[in-house]
Amino acid sequence: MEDLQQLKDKILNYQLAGTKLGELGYTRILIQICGLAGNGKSSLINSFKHALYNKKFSMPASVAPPEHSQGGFTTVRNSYKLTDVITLVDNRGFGKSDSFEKEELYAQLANIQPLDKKVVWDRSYEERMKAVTSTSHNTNDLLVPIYVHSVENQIIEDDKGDMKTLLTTIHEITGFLPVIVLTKKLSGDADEMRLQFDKASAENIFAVENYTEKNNMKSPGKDRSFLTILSAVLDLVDFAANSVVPTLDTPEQEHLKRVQMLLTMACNNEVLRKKDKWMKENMPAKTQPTKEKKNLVSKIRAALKTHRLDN
Ligand SMILES: Nc1nc2c(ncn2[C@@H]2O[C@H](COP(=O)(O)OP(=O)(O)O)[C@@H](O)[C@H]2O)c(=O)[nH]1
Ligand SMILES: [Mg+2]
Repeated sequence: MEDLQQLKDKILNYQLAGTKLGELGYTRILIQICGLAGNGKSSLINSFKHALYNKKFSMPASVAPPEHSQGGFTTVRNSYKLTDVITLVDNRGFGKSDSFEKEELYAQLANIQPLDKKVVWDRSYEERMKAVTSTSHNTNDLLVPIYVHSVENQIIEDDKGDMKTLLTTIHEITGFLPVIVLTKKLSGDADEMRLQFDKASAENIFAVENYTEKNNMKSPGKDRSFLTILSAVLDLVDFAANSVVPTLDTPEQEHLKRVQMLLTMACNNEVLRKKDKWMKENMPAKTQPTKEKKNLVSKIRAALKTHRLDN
């Protein structure tokens, strides 16, 4: 049990002040929790709180399906203070993502969107440009990402390359390779899933069974699993704070880099979308032959046959 108390002390007493990152201007660690909708992000936040504090189980992060509206969609990035230095962010989960949804995820991870406010995102390039360029640097947050994925959620072969790109892009945006949390570990093959993320270049991979409304009986093993994840996040911060060659600039400079990255991404995606649209409109894909075509072909074949017999 001693190790549990040590882990708790490390998390509760963690400070940025007095470190290199503190000197650069960082005052808060924003643990950016992201992943597909329904994979256990909100439950993970509740589990972190339950493991760290000796309180009755509660669900500050509501475990509910994400909101959808027609046209644009509502985004709320709810934040939950864990300690004076660490805040957890429940980013809006994405569905089977198209390029607009990916951009939206990256904008959340880049901390471009405000915390705890409803934002309606219009799915248009112009609105995205406006949203990205109108945000001024407003925080001194260090962004450390956690990617949540349920072991129930098989990654099909075609999506494996996408997963690697996703993790690399999150790394580029935040400066940290995301910590992977595999949830619902008792509902599937966690070892197999771990291997898949390992192949996608992930380094810190943890499998957990979240504390949920139905199943929140505290146990040392479960507490340890959540505290170990938080400790790994802080090790990443330590690495950035102690590295001889600085991995991060000041919060202002990092913000500017992220804005530039998002604009480039939005622009490239818009070009691809326009190209796709043009191809669809001007170069109809090879389709199955129509009934008329099929009839014509059989008539020609029959005519040729007759012609051959005639001769
Ligand atoms: N058995 C089990 N259920 C979980 C686990 N994590 C989340 N859930 C359930 O999965 C559903 C979606 O979880 P939620 O946290 O809302 O996912 P989010 O959309 O990513 O925030 C809820 O019904 C949770 O109770 C887990 O580790 N094990
Ligand atoms: Mg949620």
